[in-house]
Amino acid sequence: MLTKWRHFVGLLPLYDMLQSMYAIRRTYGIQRLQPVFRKYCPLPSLGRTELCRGPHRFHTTGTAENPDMRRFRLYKRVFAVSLFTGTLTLAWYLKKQKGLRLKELLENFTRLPLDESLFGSKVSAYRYMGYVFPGHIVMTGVFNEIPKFQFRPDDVIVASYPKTGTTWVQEIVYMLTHNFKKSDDSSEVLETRFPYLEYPYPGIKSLADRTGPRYIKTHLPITLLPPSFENSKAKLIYITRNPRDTAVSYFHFMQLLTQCDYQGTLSSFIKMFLSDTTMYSPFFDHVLGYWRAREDPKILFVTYEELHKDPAKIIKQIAEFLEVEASDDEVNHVASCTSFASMLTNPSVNYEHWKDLGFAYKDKGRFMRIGQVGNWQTHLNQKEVAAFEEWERKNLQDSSLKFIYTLPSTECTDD
Ligand code: PAP
Repeated sequence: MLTKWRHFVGLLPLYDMLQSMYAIRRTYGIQRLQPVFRKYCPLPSLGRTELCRGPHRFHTTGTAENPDMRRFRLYKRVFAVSLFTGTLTLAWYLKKQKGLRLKELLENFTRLPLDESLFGSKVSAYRYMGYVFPGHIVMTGVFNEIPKFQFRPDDVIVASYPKTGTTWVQEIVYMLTHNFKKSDDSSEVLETRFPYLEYPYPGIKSLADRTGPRYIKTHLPITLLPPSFENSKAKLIYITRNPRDTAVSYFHFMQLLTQCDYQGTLSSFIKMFLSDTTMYSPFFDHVLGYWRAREDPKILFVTYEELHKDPAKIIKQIAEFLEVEASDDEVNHVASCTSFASMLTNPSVNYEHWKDLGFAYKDKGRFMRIGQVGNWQTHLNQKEVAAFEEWERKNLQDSSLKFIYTLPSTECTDD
């Protein structure tokens, strides 16, 4: 609709151009333009005497005006006024429609007051059903589509709070379900093979239309999953990570993305994270929602730290959950192909192509940043660690979930 409106406004210069052409014709008697004028700008026939030189629009010959000419001028004015009024009315109507659509779309959303000085580009966030979502996702209207999405028995979903190891599990699942074949630069990129449910690209509708088994990534909390999940036979793997490493990874990611262009310090980001205002927060509601549902046979709950500690063990667990028969050799092969070092250099999973597409800055790090457990130790100061401890204690006091913050073998190298 908006595009059509733009096209309509685009007629104004066309009208202006026709007028100018007419003026040129009057001034210089260019006969070649006559067929065009006859069609688009009907003009009473002018005698040679009425052709004159000089500035076009306001030029008068000084002779008494021909009645045909006067009529023509009148038509021209009526046309110009109608065009102008029509354009204004259309613009007003479209604006009103857009306002109504937005009002309807955002009925249950609350815009969050983000500190705009922290972002280099325009970022907006909305709270919906207790969770924070990016404006560019909300505005697509995807939250009206999610409830209609139908899961199928052969769907595999990888769900997570951002930056907790989603990509890692996605690639493990993909290898396990595709004959243990390692993806390489001839493979499609991960976001095409394993689309992101709520993201505008490729979009929930195109995902719904896909045939065959679907591999779906989502950052939606369990309470906002399409309701069809409940009674489907689709399988969902949820991965989580300790909140300190998650927050540090998230901070770097926000700096990397051109769409966010985060300009603030790590400390400001940590404040946002701990106050549950980063996208897809609250972190603990997200994690604990899936943690409580872990007994559901359709759900497998894994952690980044366990996957780090013993990749083969967790990969085997994932294979069993997906009912994929995998020998020890095959499991070890998957573990080696999905190690951080291997994925870092694999263009089909390392998201380096985002840099060429303009989604990520070329000089602000990389998606596959460091891939460690305990990297928070080199980034957070004592005060921040204390704030995390207090926050974690408060949120986990009634839960049996325990996070792993360091691994004995973890070498905390800086990035
Ligand atoms: P997303 O939410 O944008 O999909 P996600 O894949 O969940 O991101 O998390 C990215 C983190 O997982 C990165 O962590 P870092 O910033 O601390 O380095 C990324 O490096 C890490 N990661 C991805 N693949 C692996 C892997 N194979 N081994 C270890 N860590 C990995």
